[in-house]
Amino acid sequence: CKGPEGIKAAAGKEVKEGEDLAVGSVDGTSSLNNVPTLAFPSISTADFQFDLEKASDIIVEKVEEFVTKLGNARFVFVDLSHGSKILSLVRTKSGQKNIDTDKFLTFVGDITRLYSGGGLHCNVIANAANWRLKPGGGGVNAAIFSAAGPALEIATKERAGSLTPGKAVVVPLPSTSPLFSREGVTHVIHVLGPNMNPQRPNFLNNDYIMGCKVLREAYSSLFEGFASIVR
Ligand code: AR6
Repeated sequence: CKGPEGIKAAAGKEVKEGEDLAVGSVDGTSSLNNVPTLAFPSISTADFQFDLEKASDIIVEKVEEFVTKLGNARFVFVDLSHGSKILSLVRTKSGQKNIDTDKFLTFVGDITRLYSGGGLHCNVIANAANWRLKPGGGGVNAAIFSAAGPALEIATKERAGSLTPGKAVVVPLPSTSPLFSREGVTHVIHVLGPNMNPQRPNFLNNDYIMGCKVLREAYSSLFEGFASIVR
């Protein structure tokens, strides 16, 4: 069982896979479960090859902005492995900015198994989507569509046919989806980030002026989408 990891408290701590990471307070997990919580992966930094330093600055900047705006809501930044560079950059930078560790946590695990695998209840999860909003293609997109089953594909089509970079779409998850029944996820927010991979559509050809602008927009759209559910 992996617990939530308070960013400040966990900074620099070495942990092994499967070790209980709960820090800060004994009731860390249970108190988290009462609060609207968004779990999100790092948008654009794997298949889309966006620079990790720049992305981590933007993640921390946007989280800081929305933690203040939203009040009673939490943000959980998720990646698959303890060795994740983006996770450690974000942890360090958010610690330097003194972001409230009750409102912003990092978590090592599969975003489709946060409750069943980690005891962490997140009612909303974000997906690093492709512009067609199609299942498959690898990464977190393939994992979320596969875990959610056909219900997510149908519900997504009802909301949008495609996305432009920097935009997000909120999709209520039907209760027939295993992600709803097993994990307690009520909404998936698809986000399309900027692409720095020449093999993928909307390639930005290393234009980081545009890329950073679009990544900021992507996180703003994602967090606004979450705010619209919470309010
Ligand atoms: N749980 C948590 N985090 C994950 C999981 C998971 N199951 N799987 C991957 N990650 P990526 P992008 C992390 O490549 O760069 C897709 O093919 C991963 O370690 O999924 O925005 C789409 O169809 C990384 O930190 O998204 C698009 O075409 C982060 O999720 C394209 O890739 C994002 O990695 C989007 O590329």
